[in-house]
Amino acid sequence: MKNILLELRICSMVISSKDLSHFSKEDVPSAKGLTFGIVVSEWNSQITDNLFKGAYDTLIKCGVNMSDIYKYNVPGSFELIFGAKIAAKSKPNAIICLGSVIKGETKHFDFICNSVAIGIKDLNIQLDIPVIFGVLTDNNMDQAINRSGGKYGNKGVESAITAIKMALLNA
Ligand code: DLZ
Repeated sequence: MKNILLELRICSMVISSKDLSHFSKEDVPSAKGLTFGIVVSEWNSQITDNLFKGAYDTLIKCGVNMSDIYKYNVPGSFELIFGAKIAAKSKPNAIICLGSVIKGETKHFDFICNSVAIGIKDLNIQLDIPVIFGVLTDNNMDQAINRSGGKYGNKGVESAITAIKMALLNA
């Protein structure tokens, strides 16, 4: 019965709001007592700092204790995968990976984006912990700014809500 009610609450939230950046606290189930690892890439830190702030503030707003959120810094988005493996050692209820990859003149962008997406997908298969893909993959800095607290919301906020929903589904 508890699971059915939880599913109903999650489903109604998904239907009523596709843009998870603008959520109402009442629509998100309480995440009190859950633990989270947040892995943050330092590359494009002016963007990833805002992603982290969005994710952290959202978890707190949804009832998570400050002491139940663990932050891990990694040099670049490529390292998010190994960072998530380190975060998994503490057995949190969910892991959020935050990064910002911005297209340059070479193919590096494609290699990093593909590797991180596949790496995080693989972790979701291997681990019994949901690992959330909170990585912006933009053509330029403006697009990244718009999605990290700008006019198109904040992917950090969306990642935190996704993490809560997956953690509760797995509890
Ligand atoms: C090397 C590199 C480049 C060119 N661009 C980005 C980027 O836009 N975003 C990002 O998160 N990381 C970038 N990196 C660093 C790689 O993710 C990685 O840290 C290095 O290739 C070392 O493994």
